[in-house]
Amino acid sequence: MNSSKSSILIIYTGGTIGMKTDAETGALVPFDFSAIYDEFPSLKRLNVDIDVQTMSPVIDSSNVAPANWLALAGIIRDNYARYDGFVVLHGTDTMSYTASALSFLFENLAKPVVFTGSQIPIGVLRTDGRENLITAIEIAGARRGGQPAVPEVSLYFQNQLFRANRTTKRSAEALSAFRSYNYPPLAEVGVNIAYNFPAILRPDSADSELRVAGRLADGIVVIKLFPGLSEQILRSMLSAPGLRAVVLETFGAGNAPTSEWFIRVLHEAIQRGVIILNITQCGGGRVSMELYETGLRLQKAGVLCGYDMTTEAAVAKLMYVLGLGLPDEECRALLRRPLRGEFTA
Ligand code: ASN
Repeated sequence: MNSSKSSILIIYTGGTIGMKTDAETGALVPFDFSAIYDEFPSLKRLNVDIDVQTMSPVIDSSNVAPANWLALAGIIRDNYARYDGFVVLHGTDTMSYTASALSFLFENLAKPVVFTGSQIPIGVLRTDGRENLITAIEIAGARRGGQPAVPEVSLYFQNQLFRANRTTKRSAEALSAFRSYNYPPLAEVGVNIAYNFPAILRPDSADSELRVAGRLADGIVVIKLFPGLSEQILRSMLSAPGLRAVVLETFGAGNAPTSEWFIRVLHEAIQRGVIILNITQCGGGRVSMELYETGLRLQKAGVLCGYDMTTEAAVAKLMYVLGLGLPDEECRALLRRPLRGEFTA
């Protein structure tokens, strides 16, 4: 490979981006990314060398499971020394979950891992996939002062680059399918790519080695509060065998009913060792449990504050932290602080 060029590994996992129309039948069939230069000769004009690895089988991202996250992390770990950056092509439906999970699995990441996909198949004339792909490659290969410009797990979609663990899929229809409600974009793409360097994570020390976690815990559930949730149902959910942690999507700034039974059921679960993490069901904004009596009561019951974390990041962080096999208090300490820029306290 030409050493002045960045070398990029594209990992294709599936999703809409990988579809093109068969010239004979008109049906959507998988696109062969290994022939990427034949399909997009203009890629040769980017200052990058590209290799492609296709995961087997390629899947719609609704079928993604934590085992796929570990496999994907393993591919990046095994190829980490050989490439300057990675582009992961993924279905949009669960992209924020996968990308959040990878952000936690990698400790001391010093190279770009850019997720992207599309809402319209890449082989359809009006696709959004072509621009998403080409710009994601450019970002993965970008350098600043000889170092990777964006050395973190990010998500590029429709002219915006986000910290992956701050994103959420906000539209099943719009081409700007993702939002990062609580953290500014890492880059805005117009005629030029305008990086927001102060917002981009830097590795703690350039020579600390990449560490990739090998386990994700199960036993996690998301419970979204709504007026009318009954004691019986909540109690049975919190008594489910194997339950280890709950992402509790509360109202507004972290509020929940103050009824005696509600607080008691949560408190009993916490006493049995279940971790309860409070995040808001609002798209934007944060939990601040000291603001109202309703939040304060949760705090007193032992509920942890999730600040402005997304559901996707909260689920992935719990799987990662509980998967480390640490004592309970150490897990709680890791949940109280941001590990990969996933919340602002
Ligand atoms: N169902 C597809 C997926 O997530 C949606 C997409 O990629 N636009 O795999």
